[in-house]
Formats: sequence, C-alpha cells, structure tokens
Amino acid sequence: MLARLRAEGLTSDQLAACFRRMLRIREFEEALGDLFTRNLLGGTSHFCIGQEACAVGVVGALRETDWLVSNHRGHGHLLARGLDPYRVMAELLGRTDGYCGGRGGSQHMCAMDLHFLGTNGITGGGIPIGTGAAWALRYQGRDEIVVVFFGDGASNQGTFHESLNMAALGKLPVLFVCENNGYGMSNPAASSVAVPHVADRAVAYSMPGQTVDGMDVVAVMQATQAMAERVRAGEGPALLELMTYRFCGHSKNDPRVYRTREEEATWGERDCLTVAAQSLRDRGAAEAEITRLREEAHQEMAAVVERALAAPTGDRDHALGGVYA
Ligand SMILES: Cc1ncc(C[n+]2csc(CCOP(=O)(O)OP(=O)(O)O)c2C)c(N)n1
Ligand SMILES: [Mg+2]
Repeated sequence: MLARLRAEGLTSDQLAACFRRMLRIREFEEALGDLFTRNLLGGTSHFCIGQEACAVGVVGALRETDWLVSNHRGHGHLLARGLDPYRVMAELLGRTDGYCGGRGGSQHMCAMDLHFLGTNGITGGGIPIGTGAAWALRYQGRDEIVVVFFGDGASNQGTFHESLNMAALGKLPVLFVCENNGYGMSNPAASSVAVPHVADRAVAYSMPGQTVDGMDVVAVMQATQAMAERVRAGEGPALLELMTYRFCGHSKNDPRVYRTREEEATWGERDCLTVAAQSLRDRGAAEAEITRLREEAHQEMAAVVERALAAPTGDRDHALGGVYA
C-alpha cells in the first residue's frame, strides 16, 4: 500500500530544507551531465535524477551517526549525508581533493568520518557489507543502525536473499532500502521480480516490509523514521521499498529504447521536486522563494564545478598511492 502524503508531520522550514537538499542533488548531477557534454569528463556515470526524494527522505530521518551503504547510483546518498559537493565533484574529475584522492570515482567513494561506508559498482554488493556492519554494531553494543540502499535489480541477487536471511536470524540493526525505479538497466522490474513488490519479499525473512511513494519526500521520511525506530529498538531488520523513477537512462549513452516517452512523461508529472514545490506552495510559500532556492542551488553547483575543474590532478606517484602489490 502506498503511504499517503502527510505533510503536516514536517514544519514548513523542514520541508523547505528537504526541497533545498533535493535541488542541490539535481543541480549537481545536471552540472555533471554538462561536463560530459563538454567532454570534460570521461567514462560513465549513473544519475539519480528523479530519485532525490529517496536519498533526502531516508537520510533526513536518520541520525548522523547511523551508517550508510550505497550502490552505483550514489550521488544523492553522498550529498544527502552531507559530503562536500566540491570534494565529490573533485573525486569524479580525478582531482586530488576528491574523497578518495580522485582515484575512486563515483562507484568507490567513501567517507568514514561521515559514517558513509561507500558506493559500490557490484549490483547487490553493498547489501552484505551493510549486513556485516550491522553485525559489528550489535556485537559492540552500539545504538547506531545501518541503512543499505540498493535497486530493484539488486533484489534479485543472491546477496540480497542471503543478507536478509542472516540479518533476520541475528536480529541485526539494519534497514534495507530498495529504490525501485522500475528497471535494472533495460530490464523492467515487472518482468524480473517474481512478486508484485520488492517489499513482499520481507515476509520470507520474517521482517516487516513496506512500499512507499518515493516521489514524496515527506512520505519517505516518515516511513523511514518509523522503521528506523523499530530497528534501533532491537526488533530486527526491516525492508522499505520506495517507488521511484530515474528520468535519465541507466548510465550515459543509454537511448532508453526499452521504455516509452509517454511513460517517462507520466512519471515526470510526479517529479519529486514538483511534488515538494507544490507542498511548499500549499503551505503558503511564495513563488519567488521557490525560484530563489532553485537559483541558489544552481549557482552553488556552478561554482563547485568551476573550482573542481581548476583543482590539481595527481601525478604518477599519487595515482599509484594505495596500490600495495
Ligand atoms: C554483479 C553485477 N552484475 C551485473 C552488473 C551490471 N549492472 C550494473 S547496474 C545494473 C542494474 C542494477 O539495477 P538496479 O539494482 O535496479 O539499480 P538501478 O540501476 O536501477 O538504480 C547491472 C545489472 C554489475 N555491476 N554487477
Ligand atoms: Mg532499478
């Protein structure tokens, strides 16, 4: 059942803060797209444009000391946790100021001081890592929890099933968060996931599962808060499924032949930024204020790009740093 919007649970200032965080992620990735177009960035990247409410809603409902494990589509998770966008951008551009000295890129980014255990290019690879971290937390008697982000496609991997089973047996403090954007690369979830909802899989592992509207940051935040409280109280793991959509292709150069432009337009009407902006208007926010927030995020990320492009790249010795054998 999709949770309904219950915006009254958040103050207008908190909602505006969520909107601002989502805008910063959107602007960050649009700036990144521009760098690709200008041939200033090589390789590929997985954008989370459309999914910002998932990152902001989940992370906003947690404590700063709770641990995060991300996947290959991690820019939103990184920025929602409060990593410095300049250092994230520097990492993507291979600059020494990057979180991993520019050696890792977007799929190997980690910030232990911010309790961010890393993005991960292996589909389903983060799920056992987060489960192991939860084991360590319980062993150490700490009251932090772990949140693992993954996609609908990853929920078909063995790692998902093994991890949920083990987490349930050990009553581990881990919240599994599936961002169901309807596709794993070109593969529709409707024809690759054997149950109507990924959350339906929770019952096989004796844990609560809930499906929530991932385009509504308030609904995401409220569902996360309720599940995180339960997990923190020692009642065992839980599975939260967020229904969302990636407006871009899987990665760069995906012509999106596996879906229609009509389907994209339908989801576009419920863009999480549009939903949040409307909630702000409903609460009396002036149009000028919404425009100002958009403009501010745009300017901030333009400055981030400019600064990162001017930052130094490492020399050969730097590139080989961390290679031990
Ligand atoms: C073990 C493994 N198999 C296949 C891939 C190739 N791959 C990269 S992303 C992806 C799809 C992941 O889909 P989903 O989990 O739904 O995440 P989304 O990309 O939709 O965010 C695949 C199959 C991989 N990186 N790792
Ligand atoms: Mg997916």
